[in-house]
Amino acid sequence: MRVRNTSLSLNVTRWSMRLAIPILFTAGVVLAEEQLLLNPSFEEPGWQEGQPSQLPEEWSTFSSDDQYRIRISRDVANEGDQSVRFTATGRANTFQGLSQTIDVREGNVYEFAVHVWLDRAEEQRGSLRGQLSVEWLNERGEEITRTWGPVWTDESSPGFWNEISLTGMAPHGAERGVFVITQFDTGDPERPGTFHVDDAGVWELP
Ligand SMILES: [Ca+2]
Repeated sequence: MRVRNTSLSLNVTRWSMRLAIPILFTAGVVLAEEQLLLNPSFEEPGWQEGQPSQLPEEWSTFSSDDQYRIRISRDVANEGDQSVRFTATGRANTFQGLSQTIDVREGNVYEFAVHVWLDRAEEQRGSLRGQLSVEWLNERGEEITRTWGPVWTDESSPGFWNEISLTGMAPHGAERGVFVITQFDTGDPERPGTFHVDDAGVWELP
């Protein structure tokens, strides 16, 4: 949940004793920005003991080898009870990820943010890296261009929740944006690594 503080100025004129007394006051108004993602906190489906790997609802899943090492997790959470865990293969040139496709308007600016957690434990760390991106699609579903966010690795996260975000403008002709979380594997079989993602969001900026 993210809120934006906006100052609203009202100029109110009141008459008293035939004198105009302008009263200027500022009221603090809190407007909530609309969250455009569905299931942004990965709380659905609820994790159940003994269930096989569970993928988050509302998110599309992709991978380089049709195998998904992505699952709902209750090991850690930044918001609610659950996050989503990505586990690398240790094989070079493999990747996997989650995405949601959202209608956008050309010229508007969008922020895409997630919270990332990498385990301090050495056995959980590894050679993987993560990155956000947005694929801007035209009316035929063809990619116009792509906006990339910063890369995170086990070197860049000290073992607590860290917010990662990108901001991008929908280019001319864009009708939809594919908001993507990708885990890339750099290929160290001894240290494949894992990370968790929680509390994602996409907002149209004013
Ligand atoms: Ca959550």
